[in-house]
Amino acid sequence: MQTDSLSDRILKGERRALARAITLVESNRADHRAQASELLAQLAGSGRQALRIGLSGTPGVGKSTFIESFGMMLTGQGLRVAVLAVDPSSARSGGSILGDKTRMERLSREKNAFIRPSPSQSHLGGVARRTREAIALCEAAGYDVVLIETVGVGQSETVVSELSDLFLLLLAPAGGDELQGVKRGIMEMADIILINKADGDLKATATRTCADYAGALRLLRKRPQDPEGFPKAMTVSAVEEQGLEQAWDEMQSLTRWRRDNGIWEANRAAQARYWFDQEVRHALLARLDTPQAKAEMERLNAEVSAGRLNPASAAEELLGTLS
Ligand SMILES: Nc1nc2c(ncn2[C@@H]2O[C@H](COP(=O)(O)OP(=O)(O)OP(=O)(O)O)[C@@H](O)[C@H]2O)c(=O)[nH]1
Ligand SMILES: [Mg+2]
Repeated sequence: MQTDSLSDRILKGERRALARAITLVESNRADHRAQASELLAQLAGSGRQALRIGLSGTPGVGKSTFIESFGMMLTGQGLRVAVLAVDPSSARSGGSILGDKTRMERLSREKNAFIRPSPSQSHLGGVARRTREAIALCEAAGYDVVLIETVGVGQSETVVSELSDLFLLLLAPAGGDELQGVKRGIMEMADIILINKADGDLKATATRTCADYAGALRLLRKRPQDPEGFPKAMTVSAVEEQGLEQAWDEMQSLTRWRRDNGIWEANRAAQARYWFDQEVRHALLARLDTPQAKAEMERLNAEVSAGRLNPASAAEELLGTLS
């Protein structure tokens, strides 16, 4: 594959070229990895930046419906929108990709939209790298907004929040006063909490739920990356397309404030350091995954269990054999 012409076509914003490039970064084949690196290096100088919006929420909360409505609103304003998904392997059956295609039917027909369903999965480390590279490709292709969706099952939110400029948490209206068991750590990542399905019979409940979360957010420790009034909770209806413009206004004003105050840049720099650190860790662990390393580990294990070698010396010896 000619990466030169592929990069030219991506820079021109060709969706088919972008799709092919993402397939390339998703591949585990060594020759594909090499081509992917070359391509990313060629595109690195494009200087284009998108607003990266992470979106998380439990199954059925309305993520796909929201992305469709929200994405349609953005393309209606002349913006180009890319949608990527991050899914830990265990969380879903293959069926929902099909479901997503039907749910994002309008958006998938928009010429200014690009939708990439999640690939078949391996470990989260691999998913994170592929998503990071897919984001870089979408930015080079000139997308204004990249939406990164994940189903809320713990670890994947961390990945998405470390890849995003803004993190949205989508919640459903809840009866009673329980806070839906949303983990504190996940609430702390959110810049905006959107209570979806604020329509019909659910509207009053949604309004109450929103007030509950607004209260809960006020109790969290103030974060340096927020202006007055953030993080905030709002109601939306993805189906009736209500509240989407207000939500977009809030996202833009938060983004503007962060840009003006140097927080946007600092955040991206911190994310780059975070991913560097993660890559180093993964690469080191991968070195333990070879037959030689495993055999050495087994041998040293026997020494340690017999008490002939202490664990720290054994570890040092093992690490000494890796290079
Ligand atoms: N009343 C109402 N229903 C909604 C709204 N948004 C989504 N739904 C419904 O909720 C159900 C789930 O919506 P999806 O968009 O598929 O939810 P999801 O979060 O993408 O679900 P997964 O992909 O399974 O994680 C569908 O039946 C939608 O029609 C809304 O704003 N109001
Ligand atoms: Mg969905």
